[in-house]
Amino acid sequence: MQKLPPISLVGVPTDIGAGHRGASMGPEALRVAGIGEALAARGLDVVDRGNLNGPFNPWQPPVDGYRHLPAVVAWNRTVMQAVGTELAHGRVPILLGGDHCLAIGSITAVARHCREQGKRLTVLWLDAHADFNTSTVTPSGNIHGMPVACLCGFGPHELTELGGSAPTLTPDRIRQIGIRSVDAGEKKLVHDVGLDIYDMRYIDEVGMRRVMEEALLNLGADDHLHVSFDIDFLDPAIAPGVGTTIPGGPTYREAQLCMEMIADSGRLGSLDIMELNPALDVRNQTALLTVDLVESLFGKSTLMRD
Ligand code: B3U
Ligand code: MN
Ligand code: MN
Repeated sequence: MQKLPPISLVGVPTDIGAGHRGASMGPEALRVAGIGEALAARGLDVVDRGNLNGPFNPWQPPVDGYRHLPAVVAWNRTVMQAVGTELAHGRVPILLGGDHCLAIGSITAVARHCREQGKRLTVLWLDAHADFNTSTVTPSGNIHGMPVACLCGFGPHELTELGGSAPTLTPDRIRQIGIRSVDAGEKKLVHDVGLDIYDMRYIDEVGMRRVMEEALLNLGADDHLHVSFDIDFLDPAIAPGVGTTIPGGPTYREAQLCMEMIADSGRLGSLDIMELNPALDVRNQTALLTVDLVESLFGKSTLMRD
């Protein structure tokens, strides 16, 4: 069996980029659901680094198209630092969010690590949303709707240049899966940059198996795979505990297959678990489901053929 590297859990208790309060409680709900114990039971070396600190959420309206930009920058700097430290120690960081704006700091750190190691980075973005809004097209000003755009160089310089001057990612390094809610202006941008999107219509048409085969195609032996898992990727019937539920997402079986096929690739090097909102959950069921899926992502399988 493949030897998996040690894992570090890093909690980021903030909803600073979100449209609803509550994702700040996500890290604790994942711990209560047993995320550390479940991974340790798989024989993995797991250390919980506790929670990062940052500014509180003042719940102010947007300014110039961004809500809470200075605080979002502060949190992302801290995330970038923490994720970079774990990677430098040869560990797999699992970011316990927190809202999805924090993926800017996380992926900026991963991209820098890959550059230093001479590895190619592929990002799998599991989400109901494309998260490619900018200040001029956003319907909300919420920065959790903008991280993919920021990572590709479209956004405020404080976020696009978090790790230096060049864009962190080129759009060809990103594959988005599960997409079913894209705003009108955002859709145009996504088309303009040519983002690789496996939307729900495509999953319906060809099935999750082929979608994952295509999304994971051409992964080299030395590639680093980063998974940014927005819990609203899942169908709200099984995952009600998120701020923006969008019907028509992957079922339990489809989500399991998605995770198992990522595990089979043997390339998972870092993970974000984002947008879990315990204030909207039902008896922590979404957190428990997330732990179940993350176990599959780290190799738990019901497969009897091997
Ligand atoms: N696209 C919308 C809604 C949204 C994006 N991400 C989430 N919701 N979770 C926006 O506000 O940018
Ligand atoms: Mn989303
Ligand atoms: Mn998202």
